[in-house]
Amino acid sequence: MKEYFSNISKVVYEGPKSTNPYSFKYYNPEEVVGNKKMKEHLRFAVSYWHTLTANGTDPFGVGTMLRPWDNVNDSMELAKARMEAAFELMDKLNIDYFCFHDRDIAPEGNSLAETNENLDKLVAYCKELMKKYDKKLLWGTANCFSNPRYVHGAGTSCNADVFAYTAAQIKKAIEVTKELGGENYVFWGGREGYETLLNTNMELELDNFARLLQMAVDYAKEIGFTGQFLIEPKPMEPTKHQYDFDTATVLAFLRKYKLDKHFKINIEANHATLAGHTFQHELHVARINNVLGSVDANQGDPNLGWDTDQFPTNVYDTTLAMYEILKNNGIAPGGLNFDAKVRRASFEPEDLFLAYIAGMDTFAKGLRVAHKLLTDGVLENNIKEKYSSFEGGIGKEIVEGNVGFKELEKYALENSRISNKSGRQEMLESIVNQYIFEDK
Ligand code: XUL
Ligand code: CO
Repeated sequence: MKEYFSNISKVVYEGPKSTNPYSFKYYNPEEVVGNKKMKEHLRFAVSYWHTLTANGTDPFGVGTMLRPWDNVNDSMELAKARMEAAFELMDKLNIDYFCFHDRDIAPEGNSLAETNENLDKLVAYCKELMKKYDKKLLWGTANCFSNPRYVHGAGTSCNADVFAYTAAQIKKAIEVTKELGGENYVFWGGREGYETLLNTNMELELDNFARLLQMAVDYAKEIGFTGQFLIEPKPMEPTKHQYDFDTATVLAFLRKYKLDKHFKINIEANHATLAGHTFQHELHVARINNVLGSVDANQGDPNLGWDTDQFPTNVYDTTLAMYEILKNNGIAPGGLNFDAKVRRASFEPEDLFLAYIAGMDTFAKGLRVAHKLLTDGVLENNIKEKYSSFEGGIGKEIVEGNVGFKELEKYALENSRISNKSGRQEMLESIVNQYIFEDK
């Protein structure tokens, strides 16, 4: 088999003092943090689309990426070459998992039947390579947004023929995910949203979307697919208003249609910030509702209003993200999928490695700091103290449901002096900084 990244050897941990850009400074896969190894905490995954198929096109120019497999012309041969490169990259980066859309790994044919045949051939090859390299599928998904047939959406299209095609495509994608032992299956509502209510029947679109998800649940049960179903919220882009706006919106939708016990949430950092939330906020909302399923680990740019899908390099954000994940007792069977792409000007093959190393080190550092913050109880103790009025006295009566308006009015009339305490935000921010700076 051809070697595609012949000038790069296996990336290993060399510690924070290393000046070798092709080494891990913080990610030490076998190192135990708390109750498990770093690699078990982090469960990193390669995103097939950004890493193997993206060519750097933007609205102002053509692709720039130099990829060692680009000289292959036949679309099936190209797909094979990409797949070989994918496994070489995972092997050299020591990443155990990958994620893909059906159309990332195999080209569309002239009919759905031909497309499915193409997919079957690449899935068979993928299975072989997974065995050879000992790699696993974190999640599969269907690309129901790129092809022009999805111009009005997929499960929310106004065209029933498109709805039927979507169902057929997702059916096949779930089968393929099962075939490859996928631990999860993701629904990201690519074009499930609207541009203007002047031409949109929102109620029917949402009812239909729920019908599609129910069909997926029923089919998974029928074929014995036991992976976790995940919904990935995003507030905008490509449509002006995406129906899966954020975790809270998705939860309300799932509960309305009685689908909530079948789905968890795949939180993407850059989608959280587009929704006006922090990454931590979305993880936290999912966690306290027991639906934190998996993470698309990337970051946006605070100065840009779109989904820039950058590799995560902000330690503050990864610390607080890992804090939520640790409080969730881990993320498995989900993981941290780098839904991230190198910048258009980072067009050399080596940049892929440098970008993954940056992301993995940033999360590894975040994990260590978060673990320390939690074991020392600094934030937890402060929060406990802040809400201590609910542990005794009238607070306890409120929490236990023993009092109503009348009892509380009587209490308030008799208790004329209320004294509050400082929230100490700046002190806590300073402590988090101290933990980040001190951790070696
Ligand atoms: C798009 C996005 C997708 C999903 C999978 O913003 O995040 O790549 O993760 O369809
Ligand atoms: Co994503």
